Amino acid sequence: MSDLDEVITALAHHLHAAQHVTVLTGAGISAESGIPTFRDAQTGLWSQFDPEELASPAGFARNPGLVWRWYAERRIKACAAQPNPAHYALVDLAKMVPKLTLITQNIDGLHQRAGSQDVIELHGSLHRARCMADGTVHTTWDYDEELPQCPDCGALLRPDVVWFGEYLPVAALEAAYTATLDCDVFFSIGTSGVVEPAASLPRIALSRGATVLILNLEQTTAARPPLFTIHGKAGEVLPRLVSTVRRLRA
Ligand code: BV8
Repeated sequence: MSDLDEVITALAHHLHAAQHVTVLTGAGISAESGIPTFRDAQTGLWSQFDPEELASPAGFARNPGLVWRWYAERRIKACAAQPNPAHYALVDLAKMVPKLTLITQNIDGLHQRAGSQDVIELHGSLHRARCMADGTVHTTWDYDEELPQCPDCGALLRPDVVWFGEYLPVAALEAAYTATLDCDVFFSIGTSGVVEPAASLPRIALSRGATVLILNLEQTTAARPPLFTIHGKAGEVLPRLVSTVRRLRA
């Protein structure tokens, strides 16, 4: 049995016994849907910009048209993308355990399109815009407008995402902490673990005695329970894990 088989089997038993599974995802879970990860080298026009510069209040204040063009392109790419087997594996897993809480750093909406419910969006969504004057949130706006305006008051709209240096939505962050503190299994999938406060969630889960899986392209396969790491593609590993849990339940 390979290391990976052993880790998957061990994890499947933990999932089979789990009362509450909490999952944190990052850009890596959408990579196999063709959406570049947040730190993939920016391509084309965007290769000359630092994403952390564009995704900031200062960047938007400096050049709102440029930032809106970046988000418009990412929104179009997200709409054209399809959820991949990793997104669907989490939908299946949610049906196999008493409770699953899904927390995402992603703004592409692919978890919801795959069928996941009650997704906690820590960093907002490409599919919403917010009025700069009164904070009202809109799910449609004039997509052809370089500087979209609020349909209610005409003020400038901004993407309804959390930029660097901005506070996360309080309700979302509180729900994420509650689910992290309560769970007995915590998955961190496809995130470089760089951006705070999301990056602290796996450590908090581990400190509370949860079994933790870090699934990423950059880690190596190792099992030092209760921390498991798998080096692999989410779209390949998660479906294998879920089918192993399904066999245990049969
Ligand atoms: C805040 C929306 C309070 C916009 C994003 C300590 C405490 C608190 C704050 C800080 C702190 N230290 C520093 C800070 C400030 C900052 C921060 O964390 N900076 C970092 C860069 C050090 N944090 C903040 O500003 C946050 N606000 O804390 O408020 C505050 C306020 C003022 C002053 C101080 C504190 C707000 C952060 C939110 C920023 N917005 N997104 C947008 O998307 O345009 S974050 C952005 O990065 C994306 O959401 C992305 O999801 C997120 C994290 O990146 P990842 O998802 O991990 O993506 P990445 O590309 O990095 O990695 C992908 C991984 O997938 C890779 O490891 C790759 O190997 C792997 N992978 C690839 N393919 C696959 C795969 N894995 C599996 N399968 C595959 N097929």
